[in-house]
Amino acid sequence: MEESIRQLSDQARAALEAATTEEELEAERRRFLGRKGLLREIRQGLKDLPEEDRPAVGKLINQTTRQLEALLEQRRQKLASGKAAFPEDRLDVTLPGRAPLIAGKHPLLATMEDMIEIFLGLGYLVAEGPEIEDYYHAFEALNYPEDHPAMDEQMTFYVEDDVLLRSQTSTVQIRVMEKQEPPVRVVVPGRCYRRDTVDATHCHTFYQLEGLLVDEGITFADLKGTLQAFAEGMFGPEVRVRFRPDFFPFTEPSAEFAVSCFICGGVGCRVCSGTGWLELGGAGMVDPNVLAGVGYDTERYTGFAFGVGIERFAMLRYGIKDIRVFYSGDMRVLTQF
Ligand code: 2NL
Repeated sequence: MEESIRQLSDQARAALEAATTEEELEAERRRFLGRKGLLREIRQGLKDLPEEDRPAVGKLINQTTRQLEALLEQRRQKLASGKAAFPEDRLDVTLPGRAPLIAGKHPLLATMEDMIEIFLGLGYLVAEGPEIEDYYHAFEALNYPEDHPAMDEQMTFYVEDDVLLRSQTSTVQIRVMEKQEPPVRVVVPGRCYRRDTVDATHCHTFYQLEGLLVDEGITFADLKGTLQAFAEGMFGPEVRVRFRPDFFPFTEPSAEFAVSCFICGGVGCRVCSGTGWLELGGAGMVDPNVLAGVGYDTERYTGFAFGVGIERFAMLRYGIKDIRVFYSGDMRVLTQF
């Protein structure tokens, strides 16, 4: 008899533990502890035992009943609080943690910040402005002639006749000059848009950093020294800077500038296509028409400006062959930096 009580107890324990809903638990309660339950059945067998055995067995039945009732109550509370309702939700505190995915700074942002850092050291401020512009700030204030191809719909995204996506950040320098008198010393990093066909080196959306300095007595020599300091900051003290004549509507004279290849030191290699030079951007003395347009005294003030593409720098620096990699959103790219 004692053996069958113990067996029943083990069976009841297992059943109570296995119940995963309050309904299942109630069914098990009725089966084992209910008025017509299995424990009651055993208790009724007491009267068939010899008189002297009854107290001990009765005690065991009472003890078992109390233990099972306690377990029942415990399981009831657990199920009510929802903890074991879904076995897969049980918390195993011994499992190893999941490492969060750590990506570095986007290579374009890292490059942009390094550029800005150098100009902050030279006393420049950072200015930002709208990516959606009006015709005046995008072209007219920058001395574009009326029939310049850059204004063509084929090259610029128009929102409306007079509203367009900026194709360079110069619009922001114009806005800075409208607000203040010289001296002006700003760099403008930012996103620009052109109707380029996308390929390995072109994208309709790209980043530029332009700089502008206007003050009394500024000459082309200041421009050369500034871009030399910029190049040294980016590529180290050995780098040389080269200027060659170019044309931009907003500067006169204008130049393209290149740096000696940081891979081969100027001897010629695959990265610089054997030329020893890497072309990085354009620059020049701000056309007096531009200064006059914002109300500056062109007899008193002169200035220089320059612009570089941030993708080009970043591609050279990290050995990236295709510009589209920057905008892919592919985590395999980002986790490398
Ligand atoms: C390039 C050339 C350049 C400028 C940008 C500028 C801005 C104002 C007035 C005069 Cl408000 N110039 N910006 C000047 C020369 C060149 O960028 O190749 N960029 C990637």
